[in-house]
Amino acid sequence: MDDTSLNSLILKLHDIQAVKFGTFKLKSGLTSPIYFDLRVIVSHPALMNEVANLLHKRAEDAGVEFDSVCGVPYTALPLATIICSTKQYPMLIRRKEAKDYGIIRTKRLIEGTIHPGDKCLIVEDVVTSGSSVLETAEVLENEGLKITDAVVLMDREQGGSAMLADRGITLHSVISVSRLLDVLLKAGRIDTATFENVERFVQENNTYVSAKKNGCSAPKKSCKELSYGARAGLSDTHPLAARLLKIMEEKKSNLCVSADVTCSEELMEIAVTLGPLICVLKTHVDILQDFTSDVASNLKELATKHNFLIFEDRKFADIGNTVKHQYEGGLYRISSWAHIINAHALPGPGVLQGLGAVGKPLGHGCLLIAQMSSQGSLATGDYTQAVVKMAEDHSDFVFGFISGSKISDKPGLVHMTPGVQMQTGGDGLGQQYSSPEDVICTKGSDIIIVGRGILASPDRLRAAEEYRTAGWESYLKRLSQAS
Ligand code: S5P
Repeated sequence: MDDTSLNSLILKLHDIQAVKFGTFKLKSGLTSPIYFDLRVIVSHPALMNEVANLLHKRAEDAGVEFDSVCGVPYTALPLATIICSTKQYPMLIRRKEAKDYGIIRTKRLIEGTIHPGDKCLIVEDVVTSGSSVLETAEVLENEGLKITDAVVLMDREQGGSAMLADRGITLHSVISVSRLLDVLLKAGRIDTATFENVERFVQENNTYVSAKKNGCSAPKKSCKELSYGARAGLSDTHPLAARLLKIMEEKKSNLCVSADVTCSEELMEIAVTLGPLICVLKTHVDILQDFTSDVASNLKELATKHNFLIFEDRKFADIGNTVKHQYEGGLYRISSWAHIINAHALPGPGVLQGLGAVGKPLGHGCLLIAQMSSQGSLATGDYTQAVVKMAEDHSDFVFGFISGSKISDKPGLVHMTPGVQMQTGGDGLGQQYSSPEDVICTKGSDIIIVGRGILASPDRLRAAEEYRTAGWESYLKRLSQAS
């Protein structure tokens, strides 16, 4: 690729504000002096063609051989489309939404004809840490495709290519951020102070270097797998999470029973019989026909006796002031007996301020609902990511998630997954089930939440023991696979 066409491309990208200078808050929480928004290219068809052509040329010049092309959703999708259309390659489309709650198997993860063993070239617009390319690569690899190369328009030079190289993927970039800065400085588009400021930012914020410092060579997958017990002992683990993780280790149980019954006698019977096998007892107190304050105090006693925590699955989702009353007062006085509650992040951080005002002084903790097991759930993608961020920002009260899989690498955070049964499938009302092994071993969650899988059994004790064993063995398998 000659210098003139590259320089002119950089200037055109600057003209259409695909690159901006200023102060920008990134998804990671970092404040960056430079921002790329390559989505704007779609409004400039000639430039789209030019970029697609240069991406293809970059791969061709590097001698990359491939059978198909897949763009990382969404900005790179039209670019991959143009490459495939003009150069006659079969295209594969990754469906982003289908992967969020991993148990949805009715939707395909990849559209297009898959020939296992084929080499697929990944196309991306901007690479920072490389994690988006890696995510797409993993989905394609799971379908039997080989991923050895990725081509990107803009490499922010913050560690993405090193991280991908660790995973056997060579990153070919059309433009590097240093090249971009040089061209814009020479063209008088930026001043020396901006140049130096961005250069310093790039050097100081290398995701690969900081991941290495933390003992991880790549985000998510390759972080060392710690035991529940080890996670309990980490300094930034919330005290309630530490207590829970210790209980799990002691009782060899990552089973939470969802006691969805309508009569308090039955609830007590579940707590008495299954108490010794579980780490958490989950309630829906508002479905009891005969709740009295005795129910709460009896439950508390049984929780102490059998060493489990009580989780009231109230799913708070209102403004701070309202949830504060709902948590503390009313008929149920939830805060007086439940160690754990959960909340939707939908209202924003105020929901945690309200709940935290009541729960924090009592040493209680909250799980944020980041994904749901029900079909068509809207808690996916960016919403889930925003929930992770909200949890990490409120770690003095939030100690984990309701989610279908592990969604945060912070070892102090606990992932609890509902929609679990030995027999996968659904319940006809939107519930979708995964197996304990899938949830714990494949999806990396920590706790299985089982309701009807146990409650509908004629022998609840035996069923609970089967789930406890299945959950625990899956955890041991996960640990052994990681070591
Ligand atoms: O996404 C979710 C979140 C929750 S907390 N999906 C769920 O099913 N739950 C709860 O888990 C649900 O309210 C119910 O209490 C339990 C699942 O019950 P099961 O009988 O389907 O195992």
